Amino acid sequence: MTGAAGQIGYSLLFRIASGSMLGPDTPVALQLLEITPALGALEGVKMELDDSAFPLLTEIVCTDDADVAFGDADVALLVGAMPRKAGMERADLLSANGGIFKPQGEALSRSAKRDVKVLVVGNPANTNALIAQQNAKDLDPGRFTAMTRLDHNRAMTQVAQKLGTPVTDVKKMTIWGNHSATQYPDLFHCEVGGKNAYEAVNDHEWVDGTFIPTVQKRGAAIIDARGASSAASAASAAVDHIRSWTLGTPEGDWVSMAIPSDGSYGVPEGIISSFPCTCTDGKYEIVQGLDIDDYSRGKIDASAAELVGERDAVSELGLI
Ligand code: NAX
Repeated sequence: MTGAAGQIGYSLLFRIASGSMLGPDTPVALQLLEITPALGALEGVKMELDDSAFPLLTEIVCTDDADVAFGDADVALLVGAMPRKAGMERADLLSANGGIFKPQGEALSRSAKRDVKVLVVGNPANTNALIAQQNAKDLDPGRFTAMTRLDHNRAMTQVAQKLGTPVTDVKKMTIWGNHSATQYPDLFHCEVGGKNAYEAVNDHEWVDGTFIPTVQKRGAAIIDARGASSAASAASAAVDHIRSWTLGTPEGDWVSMAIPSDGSYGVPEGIISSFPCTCTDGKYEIVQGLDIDDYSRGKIDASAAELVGERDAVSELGLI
């Protein structure tokens, strides 16, 4: 895990060590990467992990060397990133993150297991994943994914609360596109208690004017309320993403994962965009054959266009 001394790391590490991510029978060795000035804080986190005496936790390595952190890694959680600061232009943000994700992609390529599962959480997550992927010349590009599971989980709860049902009744939620304000949470293929969610809600104004913007802007709402960005819910979503990928999705349901597009649903090939996915035997697959109406088409295209713009910008910067 990168960014292991940060606030997401502080939640995520304890969930992983407890077995929530890989199951109760899988031992865990944690290899934690931080920038040199944060190694002291990271040591404190290690002390707390030690003090938890997790039965599954076999080893904790703290390092500022990416090749050590990614050495023989089965799972790589890329959480550390450069946040947008006041006055920063998009190109500055992409360039600063390129300085992190380019060398990390190269180190993954040199040091990780060939079938490593990479999840990029650090924002802009989809394009950071693309930068890492494009610089990992000896790894299968399909190993690189980005996180939209938090958006997926947010959308599930919004619709469950609207309909007054438990969140376990919500199946087949889909987030399309970028983990940004252009993402498209899609209720047209979602089911609640076995019924189509859009029809169960039966209120287009709510879907268009409340549901979609609430999910899109939830990150900002958390910052307003908490004075800090979402951390525990983001950690929980990262656990869910890797658990689904590793242990599979249940029959009759799917999850949202940002993965390299193969051109499905008209999303330009190569960008790392969120799709409905099922997972079996450690492999993900895009759910095919969903009908996309004009309303959804416009929203999927808008988010894909934003990702193409980000890809072109990092390409111009020589990062991919
Ligand atoms: P923090 O600032 O608390 O922690 C980030 C940590 O990364 C810091 O400890 C920092 O020292 C470390 N770091 C920076 N550069 C590094 C490098 N080159 N190698 C290793 N470590 C490095 O941020 P936190 O709240 O934990 O959020 C981490 C990232 O997740 C941010 O980019 C944030 O925007 C992103 N998020 C993504 C979400 C998603 O759904 N995809 C949701 C939550 C979150 O906003």
